[in-house]
Formats: sequence, C-alpha cells, structure tokens
Amino acid sequence: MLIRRPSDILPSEITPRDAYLNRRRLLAGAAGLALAAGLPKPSRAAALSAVKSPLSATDEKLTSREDITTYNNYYEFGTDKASPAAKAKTLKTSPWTVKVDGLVAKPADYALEDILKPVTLEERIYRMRCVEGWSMVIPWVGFPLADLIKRVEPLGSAKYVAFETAFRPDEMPGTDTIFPVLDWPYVEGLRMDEAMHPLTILAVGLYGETLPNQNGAPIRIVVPWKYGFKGIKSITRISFVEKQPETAWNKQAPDEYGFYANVNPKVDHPRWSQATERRIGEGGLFVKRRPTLPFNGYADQVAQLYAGMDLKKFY
Ligand SMILES: Nc1nc2c(c(=O)[nH]1)N[C@H]1C(S)=C(S)[C@@H](COP(=O)(O)O)O[C@H]1N2
Ligand SMILES: [Mo]
Repeated sequence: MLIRRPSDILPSEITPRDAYLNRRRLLAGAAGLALAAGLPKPSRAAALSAVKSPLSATDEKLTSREDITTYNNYYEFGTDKASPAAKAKTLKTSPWTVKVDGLVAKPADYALEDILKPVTLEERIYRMRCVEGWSMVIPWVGFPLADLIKRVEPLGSAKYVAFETAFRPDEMPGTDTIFPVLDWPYVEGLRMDEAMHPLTILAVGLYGETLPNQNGAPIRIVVPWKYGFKGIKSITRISFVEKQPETAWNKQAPDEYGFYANVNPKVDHPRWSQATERRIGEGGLFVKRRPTLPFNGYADQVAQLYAGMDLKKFY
C-alpha cells in the first residue's frame, strides 16, 4: 500500500477517541432503525468495558480502526490483505468453545463465556510488527494469557503451550482450495515463560468493541514483541506440552520462519531486510520507513527471557 487511499483519512484519525466512539454509537442506533424497517441486520461489534492498562504503549498515534480491520493477514480467508474483511463474516463465532488439554490438571472444553467470566478486561495499546515489514499501533481489549493458564493448572512437565485455530472449510473459503497455502489448522506455540509473561494477552476486542472476525474473533493471541504471525486467531484449542510444538509458518518455510519469531532488526528475513518498517496509515510515497526496534520496543520487559540464547540461531 504505497499510495494513500482516501479511506485512510477517517474521522478516527482527526477526532478524539470519545467523539469517534459516540459517532459509532449513533451509527449503531441507525442500524437499529434499519432493522425496524425490515432491512438486513449488519453483523456488528458489541461494546466491551475495559480498564486502561499501564502496560500500554501510549506515546504513539493509534492506527485507524479502518486500517486495523481492512489490512489483515488471515489466510483461512485468502492471502491478500483485503480478503479477510470481505470474507470472514461467514465464520460463526458463537457459540465458541476452547479445548484445553495435554499436561494440565483441569482439561476441559471451556465455553468462551466461562473463560471470560472471572476476567477483568484491559485495554492494551500495543505496537504490532508483521514479518512482512509493516507495523500498526492497536488498542486491543483482552486479558493476560497467564490468568487463564493459572486457572487450568498446568503440570510441572508442561514446558510449552500450543494453540490451534478453528478449521472449518465451510466457513473458511481460503482453506477449501486444491493447493493449500498452509497445512491447516493454523497452529502456533509459546514457551511457558513467554506464555506467562504479563505482556502476552488473549485479545477479545479492539477499539473498545468485540473483535471483528478478520482480526481473529472471538479470541486470539497477541504477543507484542514477536512478529504478527505468532498472534494466532480464532483459537479453539490450547494444549500444554513437553516438547516445542510445530508452528504453521515454520512448517511451511522452515528457513524463513523460526519458532521464536522475536522482532529482531539484526536478523534479516532470507528475502528482505528487517531493519525498518512502514507504519500503516502513514501513507505517501515519501514517508520515511521507521527503524525496527529489538523486540519491537519491548526489550526492557522481555530481553531477559532470552539471556544466553543465540538469537541468530533461534530466530
Ligand atoms: N489463524 C491465523 N492466525 C493468524 C494468521 C493467519 O493467517 N491465520 N496470520 C498471522 C499474521 S502473519 C499476522 S501479521 C497477524 C495479523 O493480525 P491482524 O490481521 O489482526 O492485524 O495475524 C496472525 N494470525
Ligand atoms: Mo504477519
């Protein structure tokens, strides 16, 4: 996206957030009227109440809601950036259960409502960096993954957490192809200490509302110091395991995508540099790329997790 599209210039970029949310409420009212008039009901997000987290990166301008929800990677709905927004509506996100299994004292199929019941939702504004070289600043709504992990009581033998996305060809047109792009279901994993880190969250919303399907509704991982592909969407299974689990991108191209996927400007992707990034929404041909920061700017909080590891080897 080298040329600034007119849709990049949105009220959300030029009005304070409260005014923006009020405008959305007015629009929601208008949708109600449309319903009363017998028009089809647009599928819409629900408001979430969340407390502001001190772990937010608050110094940077938020990426617009429009960009966050229309420039996506969600290969189950196609490989181009616009496909998920156009196609992900078919995913049925309610009812939703997450299977928790493996080396854990309380394995079960947990209904999403039960996962969320005891949780205090937080707004976490995070810098996000995709391995492709673009970045965004996203106001997520979620809660620490550690909260859920503690509740299900992993055994001492559990060293990693493995995640799986729903695999429903009927609802996911990008998976129903002759030559699969990825080996479905999409899978990811974290080392236990990464999963327990306070910055690692399960996100259920953004911009104060439930997640749009294209962003991984109803529940997805967000790990802000790692490349975006670790942020697995629409999770249906969380397994506690002893050995390092397989990950979707590592299986697809092991030389290009490692298990760790820590944002590292010094380790280039085999086909391009990782030294800089383009902030989505900062359009125009002549806008300078930003330098990419080690651990995406979260080094103070997370670098000690990797003390003594050769991060060129464990990329
Ligand atoms: N199930 C699933 N999860 C996924 C992906 C995907 O294709 N399928 N893409 C990943 C990649 S490469 C990125 S950059 C982020 C993008 O998240 P966003 O669209 O909410 O910004 O989702 C990640 N999670
Ligand atoms: Mo990505």
